[in-house]
Order: sequence, then C-alpha cells, then structure tokens
Amino acid sequence: MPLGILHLGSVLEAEGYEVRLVDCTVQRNFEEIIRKEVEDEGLSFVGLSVMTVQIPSALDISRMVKGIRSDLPVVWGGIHPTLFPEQTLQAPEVDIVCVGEGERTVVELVEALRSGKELDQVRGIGFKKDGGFFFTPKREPTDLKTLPLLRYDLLDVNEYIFHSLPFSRQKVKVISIHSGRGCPYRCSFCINSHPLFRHYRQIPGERLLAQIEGVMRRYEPDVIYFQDDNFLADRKRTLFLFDALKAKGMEFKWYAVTRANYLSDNYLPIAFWEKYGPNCVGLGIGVESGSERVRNEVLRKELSNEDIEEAVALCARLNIPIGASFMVGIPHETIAERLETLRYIDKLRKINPTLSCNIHYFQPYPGCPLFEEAKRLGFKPPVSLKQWEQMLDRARSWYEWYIPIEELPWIERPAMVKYFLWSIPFATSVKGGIISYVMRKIASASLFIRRKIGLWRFFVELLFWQVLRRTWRFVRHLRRLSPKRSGEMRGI
Ligand code: B12
Ligand code: SF4
Repeated sequence: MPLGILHLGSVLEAEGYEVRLVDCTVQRNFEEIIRKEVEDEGLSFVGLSVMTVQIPSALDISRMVKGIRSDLPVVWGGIHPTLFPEQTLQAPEVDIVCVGEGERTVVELVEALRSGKELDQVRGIGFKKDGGFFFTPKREPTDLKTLPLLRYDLLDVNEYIFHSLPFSRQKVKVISIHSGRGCPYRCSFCINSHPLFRHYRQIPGERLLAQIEGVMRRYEPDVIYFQDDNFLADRKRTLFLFDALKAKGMEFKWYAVTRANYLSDNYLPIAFWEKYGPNCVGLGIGVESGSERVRNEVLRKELSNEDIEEAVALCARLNIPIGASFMVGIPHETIAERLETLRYIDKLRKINPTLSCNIHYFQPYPGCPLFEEAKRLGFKPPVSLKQWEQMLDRARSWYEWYIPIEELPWIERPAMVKYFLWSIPFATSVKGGIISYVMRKIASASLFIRRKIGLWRFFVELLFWQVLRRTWRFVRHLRRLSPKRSGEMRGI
C-alpha cells in the first residue's frame, strides 16, 4: 500500500482539508480520475510520490496535468526528489519539490498556496523563483507520536485486499500497517545509510495497537503486513505489541520483513516464537550473498552465516514460512563468490526445504554508498529526469527494474547473472500447482547440469516455461468456455 501518500492524506484530512488519493500502480482508470480532479477549480495542487523507477509515469502524469491546467502547481515528493531536488526542479513539469518527510510540509504548503503566502515560509521545499531555484531550510523528521491514525478509507482498500502472499497461492485480504521508519543498520546498498534517512524511529506500542485494532475492526483482514524496512527492530515493542493484542483477544495472521539475526532465541525468546509463530504466514529476510566476505565487507550487512542458518532452522522447526532474498552481480563479487551464493542456497534449503528464495541483480539505487562505488567503477548515472526516463525505458525485461544488466560495467558474464535470475526462484519455489512443480524440477536439474559444465547461455528452459505457461493459459481459457464449469467459483 502507498503508505507515504496515505500519511500525507491522513494528516491533511485531520487539518480539515479534503484530499483525493490516487494510486496509479493499482487504479487502472487513474488518468480519468486525475483528469476529472484537475478540472476542479478548488484544487490547490497535484502531488506525486516518486521512486526512481517511477519517474517515467510521474513525468507522464505531470505533463497531463500541465496540459489541462498549466497554472496548477505540480509538487513532487518521495525518494527521488528528496535525493535530487535540483535535478527534479529542472524538469519543466515540476513546480515544487518536497525534500524529506512531508507530513508538516504538506500542511504548510497547502496553507501557503491557498492564502497566497510566499512559499519561502514553508520549510523542507524547493521551488522555482525569478528564473532560478530556491530552497527553504531543512525540515526535521516527523515525530511519529503526534501523527493521526491512518485514514485507510482515503484509499480504495479493495484494490489491496485480495493480494496473494509470497509463500502461498491462496489469495487473502492483506492490510499494510506502518510501524516505524528507517533501520538501525547501515547496509551499503540501502537507502537507510544515507544521512537524510538515518532517523530510525518506531511508532510507540500503544499507538500501533490502536491502529491495528481500528484496521481489524473495520476491514477484518486475513493478514496484517507490517510494511516496514525492518519490523522487529524494536525488541521491547514487539513483545509488548503481541502480548497486548493477545490480551485483547485479537488473533491475527501476520507477515513482515526483518533481519535474520532477530530470528533467534538470543533476541526474541523461543516462547515468543512458539506463541506467535503459528500465526506468522511469512517472514522475509535479506541474505544477499552466500559469500560472507561480500555480505559483510562489500554490503556491510553485519550478518554471519551462523545467524542466517539459525534463523532458517528456527523457522523450519516452528513451521514458519520464510523467504530469503539474494543479489548477484554485486561490485567486487568474483565469479567464485557468485557460485558460492548458489551453494549457500543449497545449504540453506537442506536446513529448511521450504525456504523460498528470490534473487535480483545489484542495481545501484541513488543515495546508497554502493551507488558512489558504482560510479567509481564506471557507471554513469543520468543527470536529468529526461535521462532517467530514457534509461528506465531501456530496462524492459521482466528482471530489469531500472538499468539493463549490460550497462553495468562491473558485471562479468551477464549471461550467468541472467540465468541465476530466472532459475533460482523456480528451483526454490514453494508455491504449489502443476506448472510450478514441473518448473521446479526442470530448474533444479538444469542448475545442477549447468553448474557441472559451466554453461550459462541459451535459456532453452525459459523458452520451455513460456510454452508451458501459454499452453496452460490456453487450457484454462478452454475450461472457462466449457458450459459444465460455468458454476466454478473464483477464490478470494
Ligand atoms: C514499503 C516499500 C515498498 C512497498 C510500497 C511502496 C509505496 N508505494 O509506498 C512496495 C513493496 C510496493 C515497494 C516496491 C518497490 N520499491 Co520500495 N520501499 C518501501 C520502503 C521499505 C518503505 C517506504 C515507506 O512506506 N515509507 C514510509 C512512508 C511514510 O514514507 P515515504 O513513502 O518515503 O513518504 C514520505 C516522504 O517521502 C514524503 N513524500 C512522499 N511522497 C510525497 C509526495 C508529496 C507531494 C509530498 C509533499 C511528500 C511526499 O512524505 C511522506 C511522509 O513523510 C522503502 C525504504 C524507505 N526507507 O523508504 C523502499 C524503497 C522506497 N523502495 C525502493 C525500491 C527500489 C522499490 C522497487 C523498485 C523494488 C523492486 N525492485 O521491486 C519497487 C517499485 C514498485 C513500483 N511500483 O514501481 C527503494 C527506492 C530507491 C529509489 N531511489 O527510488 C527504497 C528506498 C528501498 C531501498 N532500496 O533502499 N516498496
Ligand atoms: S538491515 Fe535491511 S533495512 Fe536495514 S539497512 Fe540493511 S538492508 Fe536496509
């Protein structure tokens, strides 16, 4: 769920303003909605929350808004404008940028825009003035204790309710809860090591409890997803929260992303896991690399093999579904270390055969120390929104979010990286279904053979999968057309 705009909308509504939130990643008719809203004379501004990969669509929307009403201020906030405020303002489509967290900024901004006051009174923004850019003083990070409870009704919650979980094919009602910001760790590939994002804070237990109670009462979700960088980072609050919810008789299934070293008796007592583990429908951990050198020296993950293996074993023992994420093509990773990742996945799956793994290639996101290292190694990042848009346009494959693999100068043997990207998730998938079963077997056998002969090109297995999928879709289509099956129910 888009928690950033949900926070902004909730704060503005609490201040008496009327807000319309549109999530362009899920609302198919977003253009139509925006068009209609922009035509409304009472609108103060159009705000967009933008991650780097979202630049092309954010530019399209901004152009559309300007095309309808060139006088309406277009405000960009979120990760990319925060890291590159000047670059963002250089785009003719953007009038104002919000740098950093926006709860107080957005209220002051609306007040200024509505009353015609000078924008230089609003802290934490940049704007265009007299042919140049003007930046106001930095805004302090939001005090999470003072925030109103989130107004989920500002979003169309039904759009998010029927998502399937990473560990099962079943579709369930999932509601995201925001329990804190940042992380106490400083991994070199993560935004949390950037000075602007180092403010690690957690929502106090009592407030979080009230938010969860409200959500449970109103939406009755099957699963609560703690959509944080690192849930469980506050040990004391975790113990308080789960005990308090239990005391209120609130049983709920949950899913979260956290660190492997927290899944240990030394951090949270085994009694905690025995009591609340059965309701946990999944935990995501970042293992990143099978090589301890790469993981700790290059990625600064501060995570030993021992920590990871203990976590994976604990989840196997208590039957908690667990997923591990990995990266390949990391700067300074040798081919031998890349293969070590493969061996390590085998080892972890021996400890816990239900461990599912996902793998990405390292993409240097701005704001992290490894982005700087990537530049040193020859990566030339775009210098304008237009150039970002062009780069993102070139990344078209299903495994490329941002930069095509071939454009990363440190990646030796891109074919091997690509092979890992499709084969590992298949070989370690825990989802059921006939297609998935067949592919799991093929991917495992192919990984075994390819490793033996050292061949990473010619993805015939991938072709086979595509044919299999299309055939399966066609069969399903035929079955749907069959009158006998017209009473078939669609699961939720
Ligand atoms: C939860 C999360 C997700 C969720 C939800 C994203 C969402 N729309 O909110 C999901 C799982 C969908 C997701 C997906 C991805 N994510 Co993500 N995600 C996060 C995470 C962990 C927390 C974001 C969050 O909810 N923060 C809490 C809210 C309250 O803060 P916020 O969103 O930043 O908003 C505040 C301010 O930025 C500002 N603000 C934001 N928007 C606006 C707009 C206006 C007008 C104003 C005034 C202010 C303002 O005010 C808000 C309130 O203070 C961050 C890590 C992080 N620390 O930020 C990564 C992060 C944002 N994600 C990242 C990435 C890379 C991705 C993916 C590309 C990953 C992938 N390969 O799949 C995808 C992209 C999906 C897409 N649709 O295109 C990167 C972004 C790096 C970058 N330079 O862009 C981050 C920083 C993680 C990292 N690598 O370090 N993500
Ligand atoms: S532990 Fe996770 S959230 Fe924390 S800094 Fe490292 S990668 Fe980022």
